[in-house]
Parts: sequence; structure tokens; C-alpha cells
Amino acid sequence: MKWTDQSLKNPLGEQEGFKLFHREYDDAIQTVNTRLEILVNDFQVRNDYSPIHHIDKRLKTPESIEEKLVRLNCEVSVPSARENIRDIAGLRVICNFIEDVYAVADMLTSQDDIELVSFKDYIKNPKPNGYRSLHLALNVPVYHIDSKVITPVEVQVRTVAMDFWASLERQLRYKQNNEGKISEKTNIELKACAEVSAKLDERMQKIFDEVKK
Ligand code: 0O2
Repeated sequence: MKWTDQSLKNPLGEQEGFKLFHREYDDAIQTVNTRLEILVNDFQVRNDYSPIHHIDKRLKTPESIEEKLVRLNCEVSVPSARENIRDIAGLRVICNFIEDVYAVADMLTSQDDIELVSFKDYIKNPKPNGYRSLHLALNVPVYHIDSKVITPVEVQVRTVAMDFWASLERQLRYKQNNEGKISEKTNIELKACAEVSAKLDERMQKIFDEVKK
């Protein structure tokens, strides 16, 4: 799966309103993206510095929604996708320094019409393979002509270094013709790389703190 754009081909069948359903999540991505851009502009004006390096956005394709529903043993239908999948709309916010990651997450979740449904801190508590990132599950209001739709959005926030590691780890995993499994030796090596990368983030943060003084 790639964090690129959508296809509206519909493997879920010709359910009524599939396009509307799918577009709702696209609108939610745009909503969160705009809010992040406004926050960054404000931060830039006040601090003469932008905490965000760049933002990747992706709308889960119908194929990928179907694949996840099958994997979760759920019915393949629009109501089931609505109920069981929280990451149809996804944004990945790549920050420069660790403190920026928490600052961005805090600024976004402080907005009073955004509901924080879950917050997973894989930076303080990395996954066993070394993966680091913040995962925010949000409910976001999207305004249409005649209604307000509360839509789930998943936002991952991480540093450039964490993103570098996660992208390569994912590529390596998919390169293996072993259902995504990688050898124990490679796992150990990847984890060691994640630790080196985390140390680098700490050192860069210290340098940044010094420079700010
Ligand atoms: P795609 O195309 O990236 O979306 P969550 O419930 O989301 O807070 P959880 O339970 O870890 O956290 O969820 P999950 O389903 O394991 O992972 C969600 C997403 O996090 C993944 O999306 C990845 O983007 C990223 N991720 C999680 N763990 C890893 C990891 O070990 N390595 C890498 N490279 N990425 C990870 P998808 O569904 O894989 O695809």
C-alpha cells in the first residue's frame, strides 16, 4: 500500500452512496491538513520556525478497505467499513525534532471540535521491532451543504529520522517473499538501526536546544 492517492473503483459492490462515503474521508483529510497548515503558519509567525517538515496524506483505496475488512473477519460493506476501520483517512506528519512531534500533536488535539479517541505513544514505548511514532485516532467534523459528518481520521506524527526508518523497514518487509516476515537476523539489525536513529534524534534535539538558547 502506498501513501498516495485514491482510486474510486469499487470492489465493495455497487452499494448506494459508496462515492459519497469515500469522499467523506477525503474531505476529512483536507480538513485536518488545512488545520495543520494554519497551525504551522501561526507557529512560524510567532517563533520564526516551522515544526513540520512535510505532511503525507493517503485515502485508503476501496481494494485496501476490502482487504482490511476480510483480514478483520468483517462483512465487506460500507456500513461495516464505517464501523470497523478507523484509518480510511490517514495523515502522516513528519517533524524536524522530537519536541515538535509532541507540540504538533498537542496543538491539533487541543482544538475543541476535534475528539481524541485514542493516543498511542510508540516513541516513549516503541514497538518490539523498534518502530517509533505517535498514533492519534481522531473524530473530525466535516461540513457538507446540509450536514455535519463526524469522520474518523488517523494521524501519525513522527520525526524525519523515525520516518526514514519506518519507510525502509516497510520496504524491506515487503521485499521478502515470505508473507511480510523477515529473518530474525534482519529483525535484530533493523532494531539496532532504530536505536541508532533514536539516539540521533536525541542528539539533534540537544543541538537544537543549544542553538535556541
Ligand atoms: P498504511 O498504508 O501505512 O496505512 P493504531 O491502532 O493505528 O494506533 P496499531 O495497533 O499499531 O496502532 O495499528 P497497526 O494497524 O499495526 O498500524 C497502523 C499503521 O501504523 C500502519 O499502517 C503503518 O503505517 C504504521 N505502523 C505500525 N507498525 C509499524 C511497523 O512496525 N513498521 C512500519 N513501517 N509501520 C508501522 P498499515 O495498515 O500497515 O498501512
